[in-house]
Amino acid sequence: MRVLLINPKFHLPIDTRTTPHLGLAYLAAVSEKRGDEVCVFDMDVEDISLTQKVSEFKPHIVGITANTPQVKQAWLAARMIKAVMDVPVVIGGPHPSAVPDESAAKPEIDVVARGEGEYTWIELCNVVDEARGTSDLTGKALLREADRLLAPILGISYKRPDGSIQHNRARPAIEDLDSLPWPAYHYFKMERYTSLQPAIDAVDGARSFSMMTSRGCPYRCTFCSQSIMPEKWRGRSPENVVAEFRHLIKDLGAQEIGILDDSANISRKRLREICQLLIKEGLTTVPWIMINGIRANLADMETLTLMKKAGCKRTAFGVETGDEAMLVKIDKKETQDQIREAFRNGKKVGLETVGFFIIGLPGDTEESMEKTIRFAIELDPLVANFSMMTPYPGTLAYQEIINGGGKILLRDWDDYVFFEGKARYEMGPTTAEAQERKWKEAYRRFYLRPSRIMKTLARKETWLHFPRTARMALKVIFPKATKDELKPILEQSSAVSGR
Ligand code: B12
Repeated sequence: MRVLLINPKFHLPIDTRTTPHLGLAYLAAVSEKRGDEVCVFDMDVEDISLTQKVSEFKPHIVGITANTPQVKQAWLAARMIKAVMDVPVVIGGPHPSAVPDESAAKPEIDVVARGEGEYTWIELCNVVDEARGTSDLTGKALLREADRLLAPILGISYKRPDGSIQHNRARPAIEDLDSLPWPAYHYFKMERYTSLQPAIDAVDGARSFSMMTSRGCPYRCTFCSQSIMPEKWRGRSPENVVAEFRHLIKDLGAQEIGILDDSANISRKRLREICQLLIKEGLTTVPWIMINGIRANLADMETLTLMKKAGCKRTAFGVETGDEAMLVKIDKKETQDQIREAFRNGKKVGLETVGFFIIGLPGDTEESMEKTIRFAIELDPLVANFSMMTPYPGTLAYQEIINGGGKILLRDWDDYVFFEGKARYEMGPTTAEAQERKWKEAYRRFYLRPSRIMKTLARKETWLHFPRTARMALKVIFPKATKDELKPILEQSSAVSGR
């Protein structure tokens, strides 16, 4: 069967870099294992139109991924496909999982897959394949027969023949992550991607791969969108993780590996075993980065030392706020002292550190936002990332804002990105004006300190990645700029750098 997997178009407002979509790489791998002919179409890097691809490839089933700011592009892609042929179209990913009714109601979408997708996708493929018979199964035919064909599949939503929307029961979390095949990167045009975060000697266009060594997170921070990975934390075995490291390095020529786990150090024992195995097998020369952050309260000296020895270059920590009371309010379950110690230890063992901060958490005041900026300066990570609080659907923060009489200022899903200096909501003392002013101040005060400027100029990466550095500098110097305002500057900088 021919399977088409699509990543809809989406550009980050400032930095245009992109990496292969790990979720689609997993779906491609399970489809390959099923024996399907697979095509991944990443609209961020393709140079032919989707219509042309669909006409040529003639898929039997299409899967489209979507996070919130991508979802309108995902629906558009589905409409383009349906204009060519009525192939069954399935949408999945963080946004449709959080708000399934909305996508299921769209005429161009046949099925919504909620949560982790590998087994759901395979069952859908099996159903479509078996029902194909002599002529290909159309989306309409699939929905006509929904009560028979789709009812047994866990974790999906779809339109029933009477027009109502059916939500099948949720699919339990995948217990044995070692049973999954590794992401199938050979379906991606790897040369068209750039690195997720520049490691010290990986230049733009580096062969940068992502990996998930564990899934899920037992913590429930109020701002975090958790529609995909359930509360239950599951870790792959150290042997399985290290075998994938070896595959990425030896077979695929990885120059950098980004670990995307929500919380890779929930089991410190497992993380240390991974590090020990990497050291034992001599797989420590390719830098790896904890992209998404590890828990500060579980980042002890012993673990960090081993991580460094095993080739870890950089780790992020989600700090979020510099106000102790806000830290409790967002249910982070960490203290400021634990965060301080994590940064101190990380630096001591020679790891580059990244701090994620949020400006405008529900309940944030002028004073608490000021504390966040001061805390960032005190911690002084190599990179400080200040996000505008963006209330994603399905989060506790979103509920808090709605219940608290707050006003959502976003126009549509396209705006659900948090690196633009625009307030996404306001509530009580957390006014839009204060959020935007403090966000601007945060970047300026953190990066335009003389000591920080000297440090930046002294780093060889500043010069190695000059176009990227210039784009980041623009963000600091013109922090108010929005996507539209920056468009001409970005286009010029892309033309200069050839990207
Ligand atoms: C790495 C990452 C990024 C990378 C993306 C790199 C890339 N090319 O994919 C970068 C740094 C660029 C990024 C940016 C953003 N991200 Co991000 N990111 C992540 C992170 C940490 C890991 C994603 C991942 O690979 N997961 C592992 C794979 C296996 O899971 P998956 O992709 O979700 O796919 C599985 C299921 O969703 C499902 N599935 C997905 N698609 C489909 C399709 C079909 C047909 C089916 C059947 C199933 C299915 O099956 C897959 C396999 O199980 C997640 C957190 C997380 N734990 O997932 C946040 C996360 C996805 N990001 C998030 C956000 C908010 C963003 C930004 C909007 C932030 C911003 N800048 O404003 C941008 C959007 C960028 C964009 N291009 O769209 C949110 C999404 C919330 C939402 N409602 O949309 C998440 C969930 C973080 C969070 N907890 O809040 N991100």
